[in-house]
Amino acid sequence: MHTLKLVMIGPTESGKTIIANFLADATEIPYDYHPTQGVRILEFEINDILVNNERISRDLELWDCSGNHKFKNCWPAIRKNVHGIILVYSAKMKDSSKKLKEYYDYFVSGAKLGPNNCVILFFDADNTASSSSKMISSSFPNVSHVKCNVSDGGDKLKADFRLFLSALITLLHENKEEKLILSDNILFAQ
Ligand SMILES: Nc1nc2c(ncn2[C@@H]2O[C@H](COP(=O)(O)OP(=O)(O)OP(=O)(O)O)[C@@H](O)[C@H]2O)c(=O)[nH]1
Ligand SMILES: [Mg+2]
Repeated sequence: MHTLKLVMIGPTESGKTIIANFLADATEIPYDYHPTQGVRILEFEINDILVNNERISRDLELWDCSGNHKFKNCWPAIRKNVHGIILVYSAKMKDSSKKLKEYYDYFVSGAKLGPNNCVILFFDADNTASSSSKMISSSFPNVSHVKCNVSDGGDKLKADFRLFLSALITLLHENKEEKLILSDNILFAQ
């Protein structure tokens, strides 16, 4: 079974590295902000994912990308063969909606993926349902939009991540079956 490639992208200092480390069980406490240089790839296995009533395991590559546009020349390599996109923003930041739109257009639409291949995670330190999160919900109505907090223990974040993986792998299986049916039909028609 091949490895699932997930790309995590969003503005700088929005929490991508802290979330990626947490999901890969590589959390360092206390955490100081160090801008990611280009991209880091975290490899780990995820078990017990429910797909079509079966529990499966998958190897994951989580690409924790820098939000800095100076690394934009890496974007084509980052997007290549991606299966899912995790967009991250911080509720206290302004202009998140505009920034996420650019990442969405490039990494989701540009990779010919759809809203179900994507999830939006956001960190809301002051617990204020900010205007940016309302704007993002209306700009991306078909994308799951999940509040997360690593410092709270993060059980909910891990559960939400597993739900996303389960839906994503189910979708990839369905797409594969559709392609097989289409290629069978083409062969049959010849
Ligand atoms: N998302 C999130 N951020 C937190 C949390 N607690 C603290 N932070 C702070 O949020 C900032 C996020 O830092 P990073 O995760 O390194 O930022 P990044 O998005 O990887 O930034 P770049 O690599 O520059 O693109 C840091 O200043 C953290 O200290 C938390 O529970 N969740
Ligand atoms: Mg980072």
